[in-house]
Amino acid sequence: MRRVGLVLVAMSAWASSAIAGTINAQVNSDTGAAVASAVVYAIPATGQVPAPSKAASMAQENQQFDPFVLPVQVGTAVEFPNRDSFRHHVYSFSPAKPFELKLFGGNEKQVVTFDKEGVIALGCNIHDNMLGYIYAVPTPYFAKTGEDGKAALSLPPGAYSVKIWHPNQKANGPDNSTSLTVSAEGASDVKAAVVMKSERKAKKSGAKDETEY
Ligand SMILES: [Cu+2]
Repeated sequence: MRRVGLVLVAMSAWASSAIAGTINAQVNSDTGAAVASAVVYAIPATGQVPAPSKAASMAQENQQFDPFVLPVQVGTAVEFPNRDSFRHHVYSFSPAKPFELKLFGGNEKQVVTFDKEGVIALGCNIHDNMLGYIYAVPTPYFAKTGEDGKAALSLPPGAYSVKIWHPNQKANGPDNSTSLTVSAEGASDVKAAVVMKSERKAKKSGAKDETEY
């Protein structure tokens, strides 16, 4: 009987790691330009997903959030390291996770767990120019587009609903969700045209003097 147990363990390890399908996504704007930093995520039709296991980090560096957009699976604990030598006061008023963190610099970090699906817009009370986004999705299968608008997801074969999100998309644009079946052979292609808001060009530059704060 011991031998049977061993075989079962080996088979389940094989099933979870060796068979993977691929989704190749291309995200453009409605005018045809490649869209960077769009989140492409695939929700299994079964609704069953493994618990979050990836580490995630939203740094403050050179008076900016890094990255600008951070996709995470719901339930992920995100580190907030301050890599600047001066302090930041990070906050969110977003319903998916309101919080504030006073970070005093020199790589001090704190951790926040994002336990609800949705958009979390980040700001800093000291530096008005700082803007970043965490997007919590109910799946571990997600990727972010590069400058070329491309993203690739590796995921188990099966039926999925694929969705796209970008912080500058128009709220009343198409939802761009696609249903597809991923197989172990060959990749599935997804193309989306996201209707974007006009770029925010009037970003304030420079910080308030810390002594004024
Ligand atoms: Cu700041």
